[in-house]
Amino acid sequence: MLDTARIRADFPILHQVVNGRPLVYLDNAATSQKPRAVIETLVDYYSRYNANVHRGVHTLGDRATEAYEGARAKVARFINAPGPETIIFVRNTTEGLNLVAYTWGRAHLRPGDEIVTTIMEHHSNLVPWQILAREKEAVLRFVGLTPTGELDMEDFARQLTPRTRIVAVTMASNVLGTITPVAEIVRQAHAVGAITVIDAAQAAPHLPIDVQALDCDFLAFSGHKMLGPTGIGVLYGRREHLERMPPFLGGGSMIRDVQLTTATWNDPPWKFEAGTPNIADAIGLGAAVDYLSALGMENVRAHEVALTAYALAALSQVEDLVIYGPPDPQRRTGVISFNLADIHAHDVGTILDQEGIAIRAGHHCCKPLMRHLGVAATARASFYIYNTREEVDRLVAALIRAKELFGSVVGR
Ligand code: C6P
Repeated sequence: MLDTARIRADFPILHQVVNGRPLVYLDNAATSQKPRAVIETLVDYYSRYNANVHRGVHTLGDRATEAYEGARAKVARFINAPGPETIIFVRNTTEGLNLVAYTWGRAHLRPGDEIVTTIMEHHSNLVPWQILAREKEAVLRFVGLTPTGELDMEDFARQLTPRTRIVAVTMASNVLGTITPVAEIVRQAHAVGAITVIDAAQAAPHLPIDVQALDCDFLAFSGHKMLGPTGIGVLYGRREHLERMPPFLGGGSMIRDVQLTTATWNDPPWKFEAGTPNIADAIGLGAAVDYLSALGMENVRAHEVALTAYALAALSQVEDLVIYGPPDPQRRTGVISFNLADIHAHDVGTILDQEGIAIRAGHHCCKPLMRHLGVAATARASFYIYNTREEVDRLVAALIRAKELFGSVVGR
């Protein structure tokens, strides 16, 4: 298990008073806070060896290149990728998923081909496929959910056909916390000849990931949700796809040779990293991966399961609180969406903020899922390695007060 007191000491931002109360940061699914080790890595890069990479005739350039490529190797080990060449640095999950749609998708899809996804996807794992389907006259098919908010695997089997070319699924929902059975999804997708694209934005920060065991074709995640800086993300791709796929953006670094009217491509991963990359933040992500690896992802997961179990039990004591997603903490991440009586989720968020508690409220970029749940918005508390039971208690107490406050306003 994690030593939260020691971990909290590494996060300068957590030690502050917001609106007169000690900050309780429960908006980790939106973005996590950053440990001193990551912040100092960025300062160190800019203070000691800021230089462009892969251009190398000087010492600073060599140091920057070594650190940038070193970060790639760390990320590869973190998800047990077969090698660093399968790790493409992108801006975020959104860019990683779009990269697959614009390259593999455009090169392979034919009219009438099918893309299978689910009704709980973040817009990042939905809109790129909508754009691709429109362009290629492909068909989108959607897997539904069980009553407890898990992926309906019987429906999944029904949606797969010999025309399925792409299966694009989240590994963990940012609204329901649902963890999907990715290895089984991949197995069934491959059996019909489809490739698999896994949105791991809410999984990579919280669960151990082994892309070779999952056997997925592509997997994307964002650095900023896993202690790293904003502006850096990762797309893992199976080597044979990366070798055959056309490039995404054209420009410097991604070429082998250029003539006036033609060009040939660099090897993966650089083929997909046109222009000066986000050097500092990639190195910062490397530091974040070091931090998480030192904690151990099994321990990160165990902490979150325990805290989520505690929170689900405590929240169930709040009258008129509706909680969405699987009730079993083993089958979900530490993302808890809820609505309190008929109080708008934004009002809940504002009241909690007045007590120094940061949560998120809204549609969470999952409008189709909101429609499925029959709500316009939810409030959402999401945990990470530094959150404690005391913070959950503060959340619960603040929700009870919010209910009383609104009850008395409505009653007046
Ligand atoms: N979800 C949330 O508060 P980016 O913005 O590219 O780093 O990540 C996009 C994304 C993709 N998939 C899932 C499952 C996600 O949760 C997110 C980001 C944030 O829920 C911001 S909307």
